[in-house]
Amino acid sequence: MSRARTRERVFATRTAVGALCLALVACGGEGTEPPLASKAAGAAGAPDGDMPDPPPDPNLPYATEVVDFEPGVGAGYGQSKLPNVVLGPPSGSGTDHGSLDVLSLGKGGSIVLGFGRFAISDVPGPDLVVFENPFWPGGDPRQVYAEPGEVSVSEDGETWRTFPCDAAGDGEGHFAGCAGVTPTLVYDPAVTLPLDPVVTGGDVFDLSAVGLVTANFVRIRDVSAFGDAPMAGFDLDAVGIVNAVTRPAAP
Ligand SMILES: [Ca+2]
Ligand SMILES: [Ca+2]
Repeated sequence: MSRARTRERVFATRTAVGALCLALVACGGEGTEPPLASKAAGAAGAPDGDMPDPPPDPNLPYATEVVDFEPGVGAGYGQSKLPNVVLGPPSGSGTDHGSLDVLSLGKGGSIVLGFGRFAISDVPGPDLVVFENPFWPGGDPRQVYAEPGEVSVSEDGETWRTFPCDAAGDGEGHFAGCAGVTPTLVYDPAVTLPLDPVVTGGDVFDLSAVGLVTANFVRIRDVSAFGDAPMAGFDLDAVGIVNAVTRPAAP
C-alpha cells in the first residue's frame, strides 16, 4: 500500500468512526474524539455486554458453535457475549449502519466456527456468506470502511483451504476474495431463507474455488491492513450457509 493510500484510508477511517458514532449516538460526551480502534470498539459508549444474545436456533443455516478463538492485538470487544454474538443470523441493517453485535478478532486474530447438524455444500455460485460490519460513509461504496478478513474452509477442522484475499485493496472499495467488505443489508426470516446473499448482503465464498465439495468448518483470520494504527481488526457478526445440507449421523 502506498503512503498516500495509507493516509487516505486513515482519514476515511477517522471519518467513518465519526459517522458511526453519529449514526449510533453511542460515542460518549460532546467533544470526545472517538478512539481509532475498530468500527465496533470505536463506538466507545456502547457496552459490549448490554444484553446477551439468545442461543442460536439449530434449524437456521448459521454457525452454531465457536470451535476456537485466538484473539489478536486489540481484541476484547464482544468477548463478554461469546459465543452467541457470532452465532445465528447477522444483525446489520444497511449500507450506512455497522452492526455492534460483533466480536472484534484483534489484529491477526482468528476464529473457527462450526455449524452443528449442517454442512456447507457446493452448489453453482456462492456457498457461504460472512457478515462483518462494513458500511459506506457518505453512501460512497468506494470509501467502504472495511477491515478485511481471510476466509478458510475445512471438512475435518484440521486441513484447510484458504481463499486468496487482497487485504490491501485497490483504493476503490474492492478487496478481492476478502470478508469484511460488503455491508449487511437485511435479515428477515420471511425473505432471507434460504439465505440469498443478494438480499442479505455480506461477503460470499464459493467452495469450488478452493476445490471442495463440502465443508464443516469456517476459519476467519484478521488481515486488516492499516499499518501501525491501533485497530481492533475484523468484527465478526455471523456466518451463514447458502445451501445447507444435513450431515450424516455419526455411526
Ligand atoms: Ca459453489
Ligand atoms: Ca452477531
